[in-house]
Amino acid sequence: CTIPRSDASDVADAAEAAKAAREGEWSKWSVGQRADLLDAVADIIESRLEEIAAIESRDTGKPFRLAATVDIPRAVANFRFFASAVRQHHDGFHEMADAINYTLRRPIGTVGLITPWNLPLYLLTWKTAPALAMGNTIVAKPSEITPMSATVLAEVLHEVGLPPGVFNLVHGLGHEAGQAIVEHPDIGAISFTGGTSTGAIVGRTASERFKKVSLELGGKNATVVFDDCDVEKAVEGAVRAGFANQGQVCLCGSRLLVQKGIYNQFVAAFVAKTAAMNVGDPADPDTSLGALISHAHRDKVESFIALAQEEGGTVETGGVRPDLPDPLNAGAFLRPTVISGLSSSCRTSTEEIFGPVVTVHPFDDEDEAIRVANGVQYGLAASVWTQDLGRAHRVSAALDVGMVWVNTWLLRDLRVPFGGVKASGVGREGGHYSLEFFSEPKNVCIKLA
Ligand code: TXE
Repeated sequence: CTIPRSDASDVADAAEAAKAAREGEWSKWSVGQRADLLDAVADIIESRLEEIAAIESRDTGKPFRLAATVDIPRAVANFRFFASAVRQHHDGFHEMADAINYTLRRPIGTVGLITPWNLPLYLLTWKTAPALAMGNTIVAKPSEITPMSATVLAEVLHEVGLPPGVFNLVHGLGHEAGQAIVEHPDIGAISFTGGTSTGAIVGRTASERFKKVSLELGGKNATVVFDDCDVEKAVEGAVRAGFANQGQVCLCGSRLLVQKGIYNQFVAAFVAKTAAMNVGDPADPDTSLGALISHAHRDKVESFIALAQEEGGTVETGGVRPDLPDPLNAGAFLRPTVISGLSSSCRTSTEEIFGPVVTVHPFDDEDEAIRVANGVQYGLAASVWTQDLGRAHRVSAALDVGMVWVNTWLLRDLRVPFGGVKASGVGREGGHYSLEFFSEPKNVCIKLA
């Protein structure tokens, strides 16, 4: 498709429209009205689920089935969840002997939302819903690589009667339109999800202007498998964690650490299950992996597979493009890849590849597993597979990450804090964390007579 290549003047127009809207009728909407609007958005997306899933699949290359069962239902859930969360949200009251304090929560004003290509509607709605719930106006920029479902969202918001200027969609390139959003003086907060190096630029630019900023960045997440686990379930979980969305989820478990007692048995089962995955036509319901986001991205992923071999790794399965019929053979497909024999500190084992590549590493005991899991610049998530409750608690507490799953992966309750530490970002999203990010508390202290 063709989209506008917007620049700083378009962003300025959007910010002006957003300013006018926040001073207009939108500022008078009650919490209940805003929540009802979010519910109406959810209803429309749900009623168009298959159509929007097809758009998302076509735009990203991900399997239609994945878009129809995960991405788009999650967009619906984001609106429903924040409608209900804001209805329940309450603020502080602090009594003194001679005064009372109460805390008002006000919208920030206009907020900038910048989102990536891997989960386009899922992540844009994860920010849009709480930002609207708290009464903000928005200037949003989806990834230039996946603009289609954001356009659908803008249409839906218009259809449900959101006042003009409250949600402004600016298509364009990151260093042009995105940068202009982060720099614009009237945009008071930036919520960004994307790569770590871009996040550093966004964070720096926003901080210099004293903007509130939330950064959800990359990950190199460990799947830590102890020899007391339920092997069958752990293999299934590790495959899902490794290759969901072609490995293009910031939470993907791209480092598989397996305790030595079951290492050979586990890796053999993991490799066999990976080798059996179907790669191909995203429209086919039997497809497990669709295409990567772009040829340039596949080149990057393939360069890591070549690097892994230079670093002494052995490709256990994958590492090659699948043999697909015309016209699929022109797409950016790649077989899911498992690499063994690498040191846990080499580049392939520590840098974010963001594709269908998992490296496997044996470990002796808990201390070693924790040391290896923590030995990367990232700190987003981990999954731990064990039937020993004490061990689950000990290891979860010791991992330097924002989220740990035990005996599961990517099981989400939208109330819990979502985000990472170290180079995986700053701040948390989800539940009241999002509502608080997209608002400013103001305390009022009244002296009693
Ligand atoms: O992301 P970018 P890219 C990782 C993954 C991937 C790498 C690069 O490793 O290979 O990042 O991907 C906008 N000011 N993740 O280059 O550039 C951009 O237009 C403001 C992990 O596609 O971070 C897009 O809308 N905005 C990640 C958004 O930022 C700017 C998901 C994200 O793009 C900008 C995606 C600028 N100067 C990639 N430059 C995750 N955490 O899930 C770019 N953008």
